[in-house]
Amino acid sequence: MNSILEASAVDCHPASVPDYTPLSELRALQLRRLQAVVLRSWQQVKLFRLRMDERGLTPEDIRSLDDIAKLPFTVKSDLRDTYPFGLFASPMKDVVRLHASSGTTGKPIVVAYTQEDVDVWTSVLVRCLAGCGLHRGDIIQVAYGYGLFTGGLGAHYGAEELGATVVPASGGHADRQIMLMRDFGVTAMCCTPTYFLHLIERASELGVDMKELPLRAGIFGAEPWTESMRKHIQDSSGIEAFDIYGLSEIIGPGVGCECRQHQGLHIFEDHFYPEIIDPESGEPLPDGAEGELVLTTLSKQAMPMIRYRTRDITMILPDMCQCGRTLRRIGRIGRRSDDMLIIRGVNIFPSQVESALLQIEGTLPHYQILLTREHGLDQMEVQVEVTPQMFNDKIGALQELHQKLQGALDHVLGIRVRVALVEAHSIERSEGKAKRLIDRRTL
Ligand code: DLL
Repeated sequence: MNSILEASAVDCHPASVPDYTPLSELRALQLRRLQAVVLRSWQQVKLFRLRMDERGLTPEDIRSLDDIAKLPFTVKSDLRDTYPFGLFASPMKDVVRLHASSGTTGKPIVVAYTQEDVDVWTSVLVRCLAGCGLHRGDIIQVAYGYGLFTGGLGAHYGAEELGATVVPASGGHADRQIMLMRDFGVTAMCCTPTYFLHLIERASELGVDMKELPLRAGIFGAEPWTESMRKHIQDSSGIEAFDIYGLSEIIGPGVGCECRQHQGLHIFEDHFYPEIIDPESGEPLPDGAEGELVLTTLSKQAMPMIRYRTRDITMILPDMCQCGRTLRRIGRIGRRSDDMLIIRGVNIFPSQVESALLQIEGTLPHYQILLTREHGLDQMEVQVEVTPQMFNDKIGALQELHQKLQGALDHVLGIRVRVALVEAHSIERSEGKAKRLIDRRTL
């Protein structure tokens, strides 16, 4: 176990970042850490021990990095099934932070950090921001949500450790965000790309020209976005837009980030080991092949994740980046292999919508989710068929039903969505799988 402690004590100050470690050293470090994290999980996490036993494996079976393919996967439902603390590998007294993210049911999934984990998280964020060309003297506005979501606090700690000035604006309140950007001379913005699109639109309505502001970089993530969105953002605001990736289960933001080459996202491989698998068969795929990203945390103490199936579809880029970092890169993540949607940075599963609707009497099990993008912001409308009696009833009953549905959806999803009550049979029926989702978001 000492080797984990030793290894994660790497100095992550921007001047001596381990991003350029020679490959042979990096692979040796990864193997040492992999062996340590497997041992730790085997000793501390019942579910992992059980799965290793089922396969007749012990930590000694991990002799090379390729042996990782022998290990069992971890999936999102494992976190749900062991809710809240079942996968922790540290005693609660060593856990200094909890975060949570939405799961497929009403309950969130919970993730934990020791002080060392927070320090590693901070260090990878420092490396992200430094890689985007930011440094002491920059004024960084963090408009990811602060709270159980990992975005706000994750970016905050990194920006502060970098030596920048942090403006912890959190999400929402576009007019205030724009005022802060202008009045404080903000030079970099951390938020979801669609929120930044919204800020661009709002700024122009307020007569603020983003190109006149000192703002020069945006670190955007938490949801898929495209090259055309990057171009639009860069052209209309004059900033350089970077893609940052992460997920709560692994650490939060900072699993990977673009450098100034903008040719894929470097994974901080000294802490997170990436693999690509065929999502159907689970078999490992070679670099350059598209598949599902699987991540193993190499230094996490409180909640190590072994071969976590992210459901994010990407590839490991086969060649080295021009920037000289030895860290491998993944391609932009454009889609997932499950049905999770990300609306204004919040993860949503259609099954959550369904379970909220089913609790309420007077609706039929026919519904549809319509996604649009208005003024740069994602909007979600849930169209629900109501029973014919309801439509014949007085208007008051419909209003009451509308309110109930709105309340149930707000509660389950954690974001405001529109509810539209529609007549029975007005939603198109499909021959095969019900088409629950209509995505009209463009750009
Ligand atoms: O979204 C952590 C984060 C915060 C990342 C701020 C970047 C910036 P979760 O809420 O657990 O964590 O959602 C994780 O979001 O599995 C992807 O499907 C998606 N995602 C995150 N970053 C990107 C990105 C945070 N750059 C899930 N591109 C992940 C595409 C992304 N999808």
